[in-house]
Amino acid sequence: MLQNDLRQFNKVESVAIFGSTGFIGKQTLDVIRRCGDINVFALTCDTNVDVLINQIEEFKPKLVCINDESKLDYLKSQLSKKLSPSEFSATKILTGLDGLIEIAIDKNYDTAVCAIVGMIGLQPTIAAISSKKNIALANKESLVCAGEIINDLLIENGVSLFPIDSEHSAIKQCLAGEDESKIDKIILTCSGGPFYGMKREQLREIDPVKALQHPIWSMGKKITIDSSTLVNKGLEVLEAKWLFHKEVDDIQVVIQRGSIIHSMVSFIDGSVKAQLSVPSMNIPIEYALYGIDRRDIGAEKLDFNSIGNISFDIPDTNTFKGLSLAYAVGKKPLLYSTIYNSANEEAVNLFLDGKISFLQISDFIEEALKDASLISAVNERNNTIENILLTEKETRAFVNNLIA
Ligand code: MN3
Repeated sequence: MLQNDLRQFNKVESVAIFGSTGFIGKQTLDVIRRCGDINVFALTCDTNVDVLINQIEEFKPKLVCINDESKLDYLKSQLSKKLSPSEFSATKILTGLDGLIEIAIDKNYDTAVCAIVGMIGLQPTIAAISSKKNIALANKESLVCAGEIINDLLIENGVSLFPIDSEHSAIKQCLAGEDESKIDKIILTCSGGPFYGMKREQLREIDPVKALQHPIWSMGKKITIDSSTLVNKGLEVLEAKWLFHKEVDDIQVVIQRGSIIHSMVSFIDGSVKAQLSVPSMNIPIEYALYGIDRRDIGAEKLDFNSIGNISFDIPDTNTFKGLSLAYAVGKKPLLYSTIYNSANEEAVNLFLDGKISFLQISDFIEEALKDASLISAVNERNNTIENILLTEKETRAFVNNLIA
């Protein structure tokens, strides 16, 4: 795919939002509410039933899915009170992964916003692409673990994928009208996270409360921890590799404290394009939905009189080794990315539960990537969704065994 695809921008008419009660899901509904010309066909959430009920009341989706089946009766009883009888009977309520898949393959909408956090978002994303939906993707884990499969499916089904990640949206914006074969380097910017400048010694005492305070972005717990370990940037390098068809050595990470420059592309003639804005996830969401048909979404404008200096730094990958591990993984067969991602997900859970220290998160990823039985298993497997899910399961078990 040489020419950067400018499908782009078949107008989005109707969306299903997977993970509508999370940070990105809520912001997506903010953008849709403000622009007022996209229909919300389906909403799904994990367990946050009260937020979901308010969203259903406002947007009147035809399909709804709650992953947590124990909340089903409560959801139904509340909706029967809040919706009119005809609205209530027009709302189909589903549960669990089967419900997510049923929504993914429904024919009555054109774009799936995939904002579920973690590996659990993979199967609905694959199902939606396979039934010819365009994808607005916030779930970076699906590209990291299944990028090669997803790219093939996108071509096979003639649909497009738009990233909802500020860096990748920035790159996409820099590439509008450009030829991907003329890229010299992709430059992913990184805020450095809350522990920028600290050394391993200083990171020993970090607890979940400290790690959950991100200097720029207010986001969900998992991505906030990932930002503090720089594993998030590692995942983004792998995400960029598949989105922009590059080798990881052509993707450079640069620290820009303050997150004003969201990423850059350098071309073979020496020209560099950057995308800047006040940090706000609403812009990547708007760009994923509308592309070059840009909308006024009420975003704060950059004031160049008050920015002052913009400076750059190189990431400290000895301290934050989650980032260097991602580069190593990016040169190996695809299933190694599943080990990296799943080990991280499991280690982050253990850290948030107070069971391991901050530094053990990246130590555990490293251990998993060195484990002889995981390595021999992935070396024998080909790239299929089944093998990704199997590798995920084995990696999670391996990580949990490390503290047993
Ligand atoms: Mn990002």
